[in-house]
Amino acid sequence: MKIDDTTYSQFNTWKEILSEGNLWQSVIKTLSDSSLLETILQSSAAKSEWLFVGCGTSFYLAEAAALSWTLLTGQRARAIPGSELLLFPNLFLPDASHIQAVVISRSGRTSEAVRAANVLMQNLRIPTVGISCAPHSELEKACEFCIVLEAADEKSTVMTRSFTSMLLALQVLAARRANNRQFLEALGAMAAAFGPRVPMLARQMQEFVARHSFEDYVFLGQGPFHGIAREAALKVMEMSCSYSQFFHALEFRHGPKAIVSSKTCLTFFLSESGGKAEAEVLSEMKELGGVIVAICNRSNPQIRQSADLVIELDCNGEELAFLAPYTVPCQLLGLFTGLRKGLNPDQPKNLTRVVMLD
Ligand code: F1P
Repeated sequence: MKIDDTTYSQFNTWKEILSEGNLWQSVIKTLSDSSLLETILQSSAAKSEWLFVGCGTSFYLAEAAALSWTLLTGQRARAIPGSELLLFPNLFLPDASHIQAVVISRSGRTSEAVRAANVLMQNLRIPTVGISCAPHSELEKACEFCIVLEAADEKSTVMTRSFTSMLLALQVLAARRANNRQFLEALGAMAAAFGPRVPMLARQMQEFVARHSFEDYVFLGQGPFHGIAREAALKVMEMSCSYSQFFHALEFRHGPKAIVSSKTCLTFFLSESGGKAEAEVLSEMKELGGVIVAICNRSNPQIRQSADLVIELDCNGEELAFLAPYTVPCQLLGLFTGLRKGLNPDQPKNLTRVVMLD
């Protein structure tokens, strides 16, 4: 079936995924010169370590943002789920004076995220910046500053453009901290090139899903791509109620590969730093009988020979600029797999849009 923007227009999730490339251009342009980001950078200038906090998709966003932060600024950064801070605050007590925190929450209402922001600000005295897609939220009230990307919010339960847009916003913040204008330009060029390609990407993924029936899904990524692998697994779980796992690509050899069969879909998020080693694992899993999706910037004969589906970004610039676009094929994988199973991606089973605790 020919796919165009209207094919699945009854689903908010489809429209939200389709809007990502153009939305990214606006986010990157607006924040590259934002005075709020300048204020945040000035207020955090003396901080030498950054702590990114989130829940669910926003925790995996925190992971990708933390590794982006270190690779762009050279500063230490780590990511934790909001619940860790609430249940094990002593992990963060020793000398917190050098730490700057960022709490990520699309809704700005998730209880664990808002409570974590209050613990950071009130108990641990760690200055905390919020990033959300909802204005005037509880998170905004709890934080010193809050970056709000209203246009990136979704009607859907499942996070798609909010994930990629908030990740790009935090990459812009990191690039500005590092005075790396070249990376900012690479992000802008990526967004401009990627937007028009989403319908073709959707066609590729829909045809792939129509050709296969899988029992389980594995997502494999190293370095900053590991957070993307975790988010991809969650997308497929949420939208299609399928069993999904994630690993560092080379870790998959150390036992988990026991599950590989012709009913296993293995998606590799191929980095440029570790691409050679990662592609070796890809070829080995093909030999074990798995069905392989290779998401890469530029493929090579080894990848094309082993992969059942190759998705090439063909972008210039640093590989950190690939994190957001690498996410979109798996948002589409989850959408089309769910549709194929007769599910409604706008109403994912068992899920609520926000997890509120008593
Ligand atoms: C976080 C979250 C989502 C999940 C579902 C419930 O929301 O856990 O990751 O997909 O929507 O909420 P938020 O804190 O980013 O609003």
